Amino acid sequence: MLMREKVAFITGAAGEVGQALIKQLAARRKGRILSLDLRPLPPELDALVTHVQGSILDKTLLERLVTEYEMEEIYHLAALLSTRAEFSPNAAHRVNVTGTMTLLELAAEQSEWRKEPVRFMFPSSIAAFGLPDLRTKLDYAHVREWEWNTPRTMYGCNKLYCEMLGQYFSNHYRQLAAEQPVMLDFRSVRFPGLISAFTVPSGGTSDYGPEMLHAAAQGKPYACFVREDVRIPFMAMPDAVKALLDLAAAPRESLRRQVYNVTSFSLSAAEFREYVLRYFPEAQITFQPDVRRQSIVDSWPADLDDSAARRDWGWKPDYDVERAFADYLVPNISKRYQNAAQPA
Ligand code: AKB
Repeated sequence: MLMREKVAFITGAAGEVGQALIKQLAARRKGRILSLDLRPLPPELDALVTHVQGSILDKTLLERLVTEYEMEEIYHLAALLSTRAEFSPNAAHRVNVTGTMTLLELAAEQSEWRKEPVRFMFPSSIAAFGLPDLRTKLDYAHVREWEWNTPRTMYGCNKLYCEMLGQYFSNHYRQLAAEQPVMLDFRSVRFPGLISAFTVPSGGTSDYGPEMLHAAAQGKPYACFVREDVRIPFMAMPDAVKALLDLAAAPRESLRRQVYNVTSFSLSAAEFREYVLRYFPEAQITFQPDVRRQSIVDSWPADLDDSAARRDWGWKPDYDVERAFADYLVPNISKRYQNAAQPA
């Protein structure tokens, strides 16, 4: 019998989370990692995975991949982020919803075929929340998973709906069929704004944090597009990858939910600037709020309650704000731009 090779499959692999995940997953996993993205991977990651350049919307491509590979676990990271999605809601819906639905169907079919659930990891976001006004944002500082599920953005609506689709596919798929199929195992984390030392975000609305820092390290002035007082939660990229991998590794019986808040530290834009200035005292950071992007950030929670993740699968970030800046962000970002400035 023709056997297919077992793989972990990562979509959106060339994005910020994807690049960081590849390094960690390759260090842990013995078998092959298959990755997919519209873009090529940076050369240093190429050796760690089998990369396919293509779209998650290309069903023929996906069908071809399942003839060759048995996907044991899927990390479905491909998405258009919140700001970009507002400019092209239709494209966002196609990528964020139709793309996820296509992959969920593929995983459902594969679970039946294997007679074993495919683990489906889905990064969701603080954008799945939508607080109606600043007063409410102040009153509900630590938002729990089931509160304020009234997103204001296309991206937030897409994420919230896909969380529900994932739970449908893993609990109720084909519920009227005579025989219960083997269903996929859907797990999701709601991330705060993520900050990487190695990549710069694009198309998000929490991007002002990382943009401030990367601009300062390059000696470039930066005009922050939100007000000084606005507060949202953040997380350093290594913790985001750890959250995905730890949740993936948790015994299913210990999980009382399928979608978990995770967070690390919460900062106002002014406090973020203070941290940047501590390490880059020459940084020129001003505030020029963009009313429309500001109102998106105003609708996101100031902080998250991640006690369910802590209780069920031992979630605990490695990087609080001090350690994130001192040990991860500043040294790596400084090195990155120093190296870039060296003549070849
Ligand atoms: C965005 O700003 O769209 C993302 C997110 C908060 O999910 N970084």
